[in-house]
Amino acid sequence: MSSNFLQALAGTRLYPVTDRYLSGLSHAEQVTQLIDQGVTLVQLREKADAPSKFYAEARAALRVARERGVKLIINDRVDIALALKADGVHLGQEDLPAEAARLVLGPDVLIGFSTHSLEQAKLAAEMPVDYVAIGPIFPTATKESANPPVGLDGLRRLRQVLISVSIVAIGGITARNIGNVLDAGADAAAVISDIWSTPCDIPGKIRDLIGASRQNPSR
Ligand code: TZP
Ligand code: MG
Repeated sequence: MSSNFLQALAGTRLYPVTDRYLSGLSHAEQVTQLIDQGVTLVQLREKADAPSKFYAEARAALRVARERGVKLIINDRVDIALALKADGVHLGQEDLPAEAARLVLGPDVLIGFSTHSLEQAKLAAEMPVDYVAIGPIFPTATKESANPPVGLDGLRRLRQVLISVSIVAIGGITARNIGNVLDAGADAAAVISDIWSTPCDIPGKIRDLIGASRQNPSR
């Protein structure tokens, strides 16, 4: 079941994802800002840097997270997650299959899997994963994608089918709509641009998202 993931969230429902380009900050600096506001689980996402640079940045971020009891998930790179003994890996449709990542990383490491439709999400629920991510829920400029938004109705329908699987919603989520996303059945909301695209008020943005998510206690 999905309890490892829910434990990592520790009652919070915001699952922030780093973005060096939008924030202008290193991954470690972003993790520090997030932890300062009470986040318990962070995904490090790096689409531009070479693996050697991402490895070094992730190592520094993991040092910060470990000191403060927070868990880190590495986007895409099973090798980096393994080398750093990170808490988990987040895989996309074209990354290493979840079965292979599970073989490499073992039973205790969190594995999340990105999906973009109800059909993909139902397939993912049969894989050895700790959570199924679905998105975009709303239109977003962060990820170039041909996939149409799933919408709140799509999320609700998915929740009805995946009763005991952790669902992470992603794409276009802000402090204004996170309550609706959690109401629709997501266990957590993954957020990028609403946190990082206003570099002068990152702490305020994180606080707003956490505040809005607290209106919806976890299942
Ligand atoms: N996968 C589906 S939408 C998306 C990803 C990585 C981007 C989400 O970013 P934002 O800025 O929170 O909409
Ligand atoms: Mg990926």
